[in-house]
Amino acid sequence: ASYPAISSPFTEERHQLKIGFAQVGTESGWRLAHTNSVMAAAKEEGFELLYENADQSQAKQVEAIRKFIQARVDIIVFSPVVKTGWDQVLQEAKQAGIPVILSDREVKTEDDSLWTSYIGSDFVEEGRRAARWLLQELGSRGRKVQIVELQGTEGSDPAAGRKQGFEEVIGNDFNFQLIESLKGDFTLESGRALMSEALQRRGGDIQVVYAHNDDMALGAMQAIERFGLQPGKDIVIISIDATKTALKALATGKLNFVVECNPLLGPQLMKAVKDHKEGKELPMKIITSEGVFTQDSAKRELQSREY
Ligand code: GYE
Repeated sequence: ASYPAISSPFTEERHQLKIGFAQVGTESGWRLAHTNSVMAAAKEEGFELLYENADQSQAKQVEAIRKFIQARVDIIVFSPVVKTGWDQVLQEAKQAGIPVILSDREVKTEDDSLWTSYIGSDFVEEGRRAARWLLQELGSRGRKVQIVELQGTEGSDPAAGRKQGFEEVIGNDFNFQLIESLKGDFTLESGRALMSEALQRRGGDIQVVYAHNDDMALGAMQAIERFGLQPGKDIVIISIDATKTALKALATGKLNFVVECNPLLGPQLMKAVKDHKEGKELPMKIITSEGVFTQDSAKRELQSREY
């Protein structure tokens, strides 16, 4: 039997905060951990969360934001797939009076008032950390070190920053040479395909792979094994993110160094949402503090790694 809905005089008053979450996609282990963290934190607060996955397409993400505007959400949490091209849709959100918080990737807009705050990492520093370790490990050998870089999604904030920081530091030592800088999309498949092509072209002439994220590093690892070489020994692999899968590969010696990028941004995001709703001023940037992992420290970290 079905009963007629009882309308309570209180339901209208207790307005539940509604968040629109415009996510990049499902390209990586990092991304899945990020989505889970945001969803769990919203649930914890009792907020309603509308989630849209853009499959790494800017057009889809613009559509998702328009959907949220139509649904009259209270706030939009936005992880932009690329940096530019958002002015129009963010203007629409502003006109509708809906604030936008950027999560994990920044945008470049003409007008900074189109978003309230950025919560995420310093990608340039991550790139520098990767390169500093390399210089320290292989710098004193006096031999040429030939590097293949596997870039993340073209035009995305992390790909640009990680490239910039890395190049800045290796530029200090002429023994280090970036022989190929290949355009991937943060997926394991792209890392594997690009690396196997690079191996066909260069053979044993590659000493180092610098991957902009774990998934591409794991793909490169597979390509190197298929080519009959040993990842982590014949070719040094450096990666960024530090997901559990990568830390395992690091602990077993198949990767050599991993720079951390923290995906567990949900709690900080929800705090920012609440602060903003209470009328508090949000800082323009909230930067996550992060570490780095070697083969030894990965073993210890693995015991407590959640994602
Ligand atoms: O490093 C990568 C993901 O935007 C920081 O996106 C994020 C990056 C992360 O696909 O794995």
